[in-house]
This record gives sequence, C-alpha cells and structure tokens, in this order.
Amino acid sequence: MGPRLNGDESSLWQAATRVLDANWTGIATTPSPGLYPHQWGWDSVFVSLGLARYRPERARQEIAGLLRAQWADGMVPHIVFNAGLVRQGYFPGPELWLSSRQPGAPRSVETSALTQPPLHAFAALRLHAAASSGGACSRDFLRWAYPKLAAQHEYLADVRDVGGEGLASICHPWESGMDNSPAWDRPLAAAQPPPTSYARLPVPRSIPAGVDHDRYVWLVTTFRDSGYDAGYLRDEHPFLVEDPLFNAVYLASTHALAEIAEVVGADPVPHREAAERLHDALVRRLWDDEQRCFHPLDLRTGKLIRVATAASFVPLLDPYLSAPMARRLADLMLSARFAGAAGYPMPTCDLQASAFDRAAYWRGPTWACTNWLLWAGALQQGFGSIADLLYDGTLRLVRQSGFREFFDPFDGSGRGSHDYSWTAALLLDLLA
Ligand code: 2M8
Repeated sequence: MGPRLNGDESSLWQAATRVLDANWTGIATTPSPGLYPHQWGWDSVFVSLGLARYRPERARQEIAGLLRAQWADGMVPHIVFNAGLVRQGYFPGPELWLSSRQPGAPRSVETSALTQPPLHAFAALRLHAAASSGGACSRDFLRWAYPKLAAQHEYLADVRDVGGEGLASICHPWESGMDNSPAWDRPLAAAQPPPTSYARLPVPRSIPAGVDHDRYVWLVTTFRDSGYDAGYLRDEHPFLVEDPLFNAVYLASTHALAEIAEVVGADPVPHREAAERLHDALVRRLWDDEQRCFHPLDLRTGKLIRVATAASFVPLLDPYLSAPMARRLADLMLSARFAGAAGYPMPTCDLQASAFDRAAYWRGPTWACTNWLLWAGALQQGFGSIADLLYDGTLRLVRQSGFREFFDPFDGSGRGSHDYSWTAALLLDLLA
C-alpha cells in the first residue's frame, strides 16, 4: 500500500516505513531509539499521520494510546511511560511526576502531568479522511475517540483558560513542544527555583542542560506539590504563557472536532462556537501589529514576548485568519529574517535575533514538525509557493541527512538523534 512514487521517492518511502516500524514497541511508537523510550504526545500525533498512509490500524492505536492515558479532568498527558522501559534512564521518569499518587490520573499507566500542543482531533479527522472510503473501522474509532477529544478540549477551555479570554495557557516550556525556544528565556528566568534539590542525571547532549533544565524540573515539582491543582496554577504558578503555536493547533483541532461531531452524529455547533471564540482571542491577544506577526503573551507580566519564532506563523492554520494578516506573515517568512541566508526552510528562530543559534535545538535549527505545520498552514491560506518551499525543503533535508531529529538551517546537516519518528512519519504524509 502507498501512493504512486518515482524511484527516489519510493526509496525514501521505504526507508521512512522502516524507521517507524523499528521504533514501534508493540504499544506505541517512540520518538527515537534510545533517547526517548516512551510515548510522547505530539510526536505520536505526527506519527499517526504517517502511519495512516500504510498502517491505518496502528495509526489509530497510536492516538488511542494517548487517549487511554487521559486524566479524569480531560488532560491528555505529554508522556505515557512504557513500564517495561522505565529503567532505560530517561530523566525525568515516573518518579518525578508521581502520577500514580494522583486521584485523577489513569490507573493502568504512569504518565507525565503536563500536556502538549493538542493536535489530536486534527489528526483523528485526518486519519478518517485517509481511510479508504471513510471505512467502518475508522468511523468506530471516531465514535470511541470523540468524547475523549471533547473532554480534552473542555479541559483546555476550563482549567487552562487562565487569562479568561478564551485562549489556553501553557504552564511549562515542555508544553510548547519547543522546549528551549528563546521565547521562554524571560519567563523562565523570572521563575526562581531554590538551590538544586534533586540529583542531576546526565541529559542527552542536544537538549538544554544545567540551569534551564533545573528550572524545568523545579516547575514540575512545584506544580506537583500543589497536587497539580488548577487554583494553584491560576494564582501562583510562575510560568504561564498563551502561545500562538499551541493555540493555533488548538483552534485547528476545534474545527476538526466539529467535523468529527458530524461524522459521529453529535452536535457540531458548540465546537464551531468555540472555534469562533478562539479565533477572536488569538487575533485580539497574540497579534502584534507593530511586529506583524503573532507573539506569546506572558500572563505573569501581561506583556507580549517579542521574539519571532516558527511558532509566530502557526496561526496560518486558522481558516478565518484575515487576508492582510496572512499576507504579513507570509512576507515575514520570506524576508531576510527567516529566509535570508538560510538555505532550508524554516529556522525556528528569527535569523537576526540575538538568541538565534543554528545548532541549538529549538533556538534556530529547522524541524520536520514545524515545517509540516507551516506547510499545512500555507496550504490553508492558499500560499502555494510557500507550501512548495516547505515541502521541497523538508524533502531535501531528509534526502541529504536522513531522518534526523532536527537540521542546520544553513547547510542542512543533520543534528540530534537519528531515525527520528516524526521526521519519517511526516515525510510519508508529505509524499502521500
Ligand atoms: C523534546 O522534549 C522532551 C520533553 O518533553 C525533552 O526535551 O526531553 C521536544 O523536542 C518535544 O517537542 C518532543 O515532543 C520530545 C520528544 O520528541 O522531545
């Protein structure tokens, strides 16, 4: 099974399926062999998009694994631990989160207590669309998943709308997916942990270590010590940000939820109304007219964080984004600040920002997942040539350097882990 491809594309396709099959544990697909031995939230969602193209049943299993780990309040966790692999040494493991002591956490698996960009409903709908003639299995899956996805969205609307204006806030850089994005430097620096109170384990070379990692861990322990309490989050937690990537993905998934509701015979109207509110809030709160792009809003200072990153453009996914705003985003994407000297789209940080670093994880390198989101956003806005740039650039990166975790935006060399699942999966989705 698979699309009609030329010789070169067909070998890429085969290689990508080998990566995904090798990273399948029997329960879920891990982000990469060795480095990340468990199931991760938005990784699995991206993986499901690739699996949908050749193993639709496993694509559904991938999303089902995340939804089975959902907490009673609707939160879908960003890590689902594989009990057989907890000794492989990924830090922080279940011992940091202590989910098994939380009354609202699932009993069957241990999980983290944070979430990640909620692309789940968007992906579930895409799996259904990719299924041959909308197959019965796929409709049954949507019937099973719909209440869980709706509960996930209710959680975001209730517990995470701390600003009270309709957007969901993230309470940790890990929730953004772009862990060490320069956008988090200021809010993270303002969060002052006590001296290190846990035994530091060696963290893999490519991820932020030292003081930033201490702050990441401290933000978790302080949230955990409150019993992961919504009131604590609202009133005391030091890191609380409304992020354009997270909210644009939430918006795209809300539209998808309305369509899923129609497929399963539920009422789509509340989801359509929620999408309208989200669109209004996104534009009202995160659009920066002076800088002509979206920026995160720090709820603890009440100020926009004015560092343009790949996240600034993800609202292109919004089907109701006004044409002038979409055009401004496109102009910035094509300007010297993002296209400039970079040979490959799309650096994760403004090339002219002082924080830009071509080698440093989410502070500059290009990633298949952000490229894919921007590709989907460009298609949504009818920006065919930008979509082609992202499509061709991503294929070129993989041809040149393989299924790496991320890539140097100037010369396309591969960085981080090898055989990365989302790079393989999204390549399959692009080729299909
Ligand atoms: C990275 O995040 C984890 C924490 O969740 C880490 O740094 O250990 C990020 O790239 C994140 O976006 C991704 O989901 C995860 C697994 O690929 O790794």
